Amino acid sequence: MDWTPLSDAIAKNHTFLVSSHLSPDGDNVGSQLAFIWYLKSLGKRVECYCADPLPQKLAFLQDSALITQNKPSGGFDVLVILDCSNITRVGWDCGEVSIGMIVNIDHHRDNANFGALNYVDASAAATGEVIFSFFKHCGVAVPAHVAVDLYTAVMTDTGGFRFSNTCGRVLRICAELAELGVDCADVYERVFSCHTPQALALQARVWSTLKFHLGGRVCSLDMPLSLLDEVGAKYSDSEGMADNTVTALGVEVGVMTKHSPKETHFSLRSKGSVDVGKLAKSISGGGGHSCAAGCTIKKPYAEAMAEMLGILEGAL
Ligand SMILES: [Mn+2]
Repeated sequence: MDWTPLSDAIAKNHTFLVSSHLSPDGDNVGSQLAFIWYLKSLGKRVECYCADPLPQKLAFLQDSALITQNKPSGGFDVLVILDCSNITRVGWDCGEVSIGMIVNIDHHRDNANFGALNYVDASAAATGEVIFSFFKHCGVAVPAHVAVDLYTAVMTDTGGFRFSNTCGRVLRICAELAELGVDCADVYERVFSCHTPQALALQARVWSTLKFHLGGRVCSLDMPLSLLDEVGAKYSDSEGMADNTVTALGVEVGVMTKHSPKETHFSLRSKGSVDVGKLAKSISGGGGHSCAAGCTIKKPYAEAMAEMLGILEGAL
């Protein structure tokens, strides 16, 4: 990757707006905080706008309050968009803010290359990994709290080093970050062992919808959105549950649905034989990685699920 245009753009410009996708996750937040820190360390004026609030479990990251839901008003030399395969994923209209250029840093292979500069490494496990490569190229001395940001990014996008994107390179990067001062057990506990009682109640109800389909090769969980109010849980409490759908023996594709009376959102997981990213993309508004993707079918649950099972039957 040729980092010179990025280094030049940073050197030449003074005001930066950093943003990332809706429903912030660990890679989103860790990447934004690391990049904000870097720009500030160079004396740049930096603002950060994320359309959705951070999940509480990521508030432990140092300077997490810098990521605000205050829509910026003034103009910026550079808009840095992190971890977004397309510009609409930021969830706000970038055209409303005067921007000199857009820098796009990501690891989604379906990235639309919407920036003036595009740093998209589909082989990276997380956007945090791409940023760490840039920091290493620049010889940046990464302080411990920024190492925690980047470690959190990689740890969450690998599902705690369980997904197929976990490899020697990723573990070596994390070893480097750990040696910079990350308390790995502490980060794991804060991110993965932080359920509220309401979140566990939600999980119990969602688990009770467990079904197997297509001869046991597909497993599904279902969450009617009305369940959130019933148990007093938040939407973000359902995060990560989709990963449970591929934990059973014999299952090749996992499906977690979240539905309103009118539409059904699918989180798809694969053990590798089916590329759910391609499959999701073939359904309008969908996309993602080969082993984890999402899409929405604008139909009620029963109808949408029947359609999805038909699609999966063809793919398996
Ligand atoms: Mn990511």
